[in-house]
Amino acid sequence: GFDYPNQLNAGYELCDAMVERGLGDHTALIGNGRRRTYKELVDWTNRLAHALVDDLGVKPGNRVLIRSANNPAMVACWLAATKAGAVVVNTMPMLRAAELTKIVDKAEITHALCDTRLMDEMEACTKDSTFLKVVTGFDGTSNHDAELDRLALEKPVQFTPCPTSRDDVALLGFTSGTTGDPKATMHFHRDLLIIADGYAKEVLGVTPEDVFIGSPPLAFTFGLGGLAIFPLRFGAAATLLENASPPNMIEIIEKYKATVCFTAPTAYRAMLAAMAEGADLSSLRAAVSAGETLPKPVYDDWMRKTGKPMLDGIGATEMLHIFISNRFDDHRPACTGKPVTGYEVKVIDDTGQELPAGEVGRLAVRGPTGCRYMADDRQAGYVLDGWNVTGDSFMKDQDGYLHFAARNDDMIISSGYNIAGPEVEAALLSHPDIAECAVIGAPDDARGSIVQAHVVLNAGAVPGDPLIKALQDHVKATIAPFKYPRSVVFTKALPKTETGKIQRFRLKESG
Ligand code: 3SK
Repeated sequence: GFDYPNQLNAGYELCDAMVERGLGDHTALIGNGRRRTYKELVDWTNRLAHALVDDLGVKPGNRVLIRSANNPAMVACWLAATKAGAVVVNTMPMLRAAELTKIVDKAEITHALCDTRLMDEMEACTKDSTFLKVVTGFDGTSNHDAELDRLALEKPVQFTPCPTSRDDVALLGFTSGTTGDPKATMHFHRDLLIIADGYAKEVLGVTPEDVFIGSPPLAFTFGLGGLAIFPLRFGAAATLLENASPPNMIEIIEKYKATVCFTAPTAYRAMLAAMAEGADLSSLRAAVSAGETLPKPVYDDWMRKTGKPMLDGIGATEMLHIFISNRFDDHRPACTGKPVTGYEVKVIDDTGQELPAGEVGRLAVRGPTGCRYMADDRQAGYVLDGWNVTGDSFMKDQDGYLHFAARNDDMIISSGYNIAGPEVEAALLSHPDIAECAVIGAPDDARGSIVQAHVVLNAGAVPGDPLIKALQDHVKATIAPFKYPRSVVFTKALPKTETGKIQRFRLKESG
């Protein structure tokens, strides 16, 4: 098991502890064109923690939302709020006011820290909120030119971290599920360390010499682990990229000699396509792929071009991070590998009975980092005797290796982003020309799936390219732009059951 003292503050353990280990002069963060050492990170986060507590009135247990793209300032705000004993909710920069409001209400957010470049949608949330009263801007470009930075600059560099216990909640991870109705899962201070002391140590063998890079948002626990917690737990360097396009990632890997990359298969595929003759990725010793299933051709191509394996894994926001993974000395294509130490997995049928090897069923997982939904009804429905029943179907073979089969729900996974079809439908339905619609995931070579909307128009509306563009713009303006339907199909009627339920599977079949 994982043994931590009763009093434990993950914010402290992920930076101050490195200075105590003699790694104060090691690079902790790379981003915005500069490097910061662990010593600098400690001073920065301590000043910020003072500002949060002394000026903004953050109390232990307060829920603090952070809104930012991946940059060093976001990491510093998250660590500072954790040191102050707050419960952090990291959010993606693309979220719009309506989506932020749902999170603010569900998590009872009292304070928000927002990159000043993303302030508009954040401020729109405070108007009617019963909880959120304090929104403070920080400078995501690291020029320390915003309110929070100015408050912090006046503060001492010593801060006594809040004496949280290992079982105090440190982080709420939101998972959007199939309905677009976000659900919060709770993670303790100890969980933040377990994913590093388990997966990152066992599977990746992280050392202070490692340099991490990748694209998933820090707001997605895949990104928070892979791009912040794992490097910071072992005195390694975290490279934070606001623009993690595949060509940019290749350039930055070459520039900083990155050793570990975290991203989704679609990004690896694009990196392979963008890799110019002579591109030098020889520094990379680990390419971790998760977030969607890894196609064999991507695994094979990567191996051929870099000479190194790609480590496929599966995780969940509910469990905080990866719980099944391939290993450097044991990896195979089209296979997700074996459970990470500390986790048990089983493949079950609809009644919850474990299925024999070779049969496909629902994947259930149990382990030290979850699953704890904030809503009791959700916990009762999806967590049975400590086992979290995931939305994926898997097969366990005779040798204990797990193989992905399918997703059980209507979730669309496009370029590694989870998009709930019903949420896009709701956005489309708010357009005056739409009478009815159904949104599905359509197969796409580059993105895995794309959002495809089947729409029935109101009388008088004219189908055609100008309307498609107008509908796409409307969705982009209503919810996070990446959720917009890349494909729009006009139809006279949607397939329905006798009771009027739309049969999305028939649209998928006919696609
Ligand atoms: O596999 C995933 O989708 C995942 C989700 C949350 C955290 C980590 C991972 C890999």
